[in-house]
Amino acid sequence: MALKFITAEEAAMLINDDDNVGFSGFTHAGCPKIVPLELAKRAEAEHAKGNPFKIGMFTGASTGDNIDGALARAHAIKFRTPYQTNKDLRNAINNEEVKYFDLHLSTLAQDLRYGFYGPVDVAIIEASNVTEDGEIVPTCGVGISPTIARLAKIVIVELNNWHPKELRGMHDLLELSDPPFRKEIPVCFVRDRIGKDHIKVDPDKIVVVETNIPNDGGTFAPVDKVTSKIGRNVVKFLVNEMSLGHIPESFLPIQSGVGNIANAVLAAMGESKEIPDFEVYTEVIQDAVISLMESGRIKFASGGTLTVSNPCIERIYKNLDFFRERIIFRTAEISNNPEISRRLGIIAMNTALEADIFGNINSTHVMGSKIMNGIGGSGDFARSAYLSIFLTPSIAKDGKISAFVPMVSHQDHSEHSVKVIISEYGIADLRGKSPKDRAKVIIENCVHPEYRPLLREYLSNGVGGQTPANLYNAFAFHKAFMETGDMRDAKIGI
Ligand code: 0RQ
Repeated sequence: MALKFITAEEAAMLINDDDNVGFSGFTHAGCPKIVPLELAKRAEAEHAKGNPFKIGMFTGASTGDNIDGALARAHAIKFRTPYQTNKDLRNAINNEEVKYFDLHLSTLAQDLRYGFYGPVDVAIIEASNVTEDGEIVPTCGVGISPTIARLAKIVIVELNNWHPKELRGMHDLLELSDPPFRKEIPVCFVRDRIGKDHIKVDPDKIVVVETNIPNDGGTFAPVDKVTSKIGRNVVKFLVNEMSLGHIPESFLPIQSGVGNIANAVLAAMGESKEIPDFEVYTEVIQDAVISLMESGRIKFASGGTLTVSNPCIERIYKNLDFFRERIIFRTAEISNNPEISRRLGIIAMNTALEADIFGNINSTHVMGSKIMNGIGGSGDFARSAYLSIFLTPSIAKDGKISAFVPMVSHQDHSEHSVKVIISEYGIADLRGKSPKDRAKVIIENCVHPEYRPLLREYLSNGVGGQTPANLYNAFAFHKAFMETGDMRDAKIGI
């Protein structure tokens, strides 16, 4: 049966007010680009007529501005999960216009199958190829695509000819069975393949919109003095762990978060003479991974997405035969799966927004109430990793904010999942230490010198007990920031 080609405007008309829509991709990579824009226009037109028009949104992770930005600006979002980074959407969430629930990224596909969040009415999937018998080949980001494509009544495929059809073969796609029928996931090595190279759905429910639109691939802030010091500290820590025999000589797979800190860490690892060539089992494959692959330092990368700049992706597409042998794209439920992470012995490195002196991590909320992005994959990996490392610059906003506080204002990762914290000042190895000893090593090794006296004072004012927190002034830093705009004004000894 021939595929049904329609326009983006026609595709947007297939989506109704109150529908739940699933979007392909993970970060901007792999996301549909034109139908969501038409959907935003449609919502605005309906609103102008006085009609309601809002959709529920399921995505792999963050998306491009054409999705989160356009739909937020059109006031077209009923709810949103599991992760976002778009400024307009973030504002709409924090203004309480959009209901947002934050999830571990590995769990959304199964939660949708379990039916926790209602139906998936429509799936919009960016594809590099689609066949008449319903085989869909994603582009360079997968997310929850196989699940939403199967569950949805309508699958709108954005066939984006900007991506080469030869991407077929680079994906490893499989949906897990649900309990009580789930079995072990047989990924025992980073490069193991366990699924298909395409998503198969009933072709009757597919409509195709043809496009030719480049990725939304911006670059992260360049590596600077602080982030490169963090990178060097990570290398120092890992090399010492190797010398102690904690990390095997063949090394262990790396998961690194997204952004300039991750780029700095990978660059420092690449430059290290002591760290052997290594593999990556992660969610986001970013520019630094590609450069290190070209230089031979990274042997293989399994990830959910290619979140790279456009010049970088063009390099990859020109040399696809080289990268085909070295990259696998997986769904978020496999790239971030705790079972696999625990089995492979992943070294997980994620960025904290703030940490407390006892080792608890806030990855998501500013001053306890305003969402930044979401937990993303950090929790999927932190809890299940062989070694879970959190990285952060010691201060933010020119020193007005200390990343290290007496008590985190929101908790995403508890002390139990955090083995090591690293800032530009040094390394706090928290393993085998009591809360009080953890506090000492964090204060002396990681905290910015300007904040050390305040935190020492806080610790010495503790009320004793297993964790010497002092609830009378646990939020003294945050209180000072809200009152004077500077945490250095915190009053501790009261
Ligand atoms: O503000 O944007 O105004 O300059 O927060 O901070 O230092 O640029 O770091 O971009 O890597 O973001 C935790 C948010 C860090 C991110 C977080 C301000 C700071 C700056 C950004 P500006 P940086 P990053 C893989 C794993 C959770 C998900 C995760 C994140 C802005 O890494 O979302 O780990 N992580 N996923 O000035 C107030 C503080 C602050 C602060 C920094 N304590 N209070 N503002 N800032 N510390 C990815 C996926 O899962 C897809």
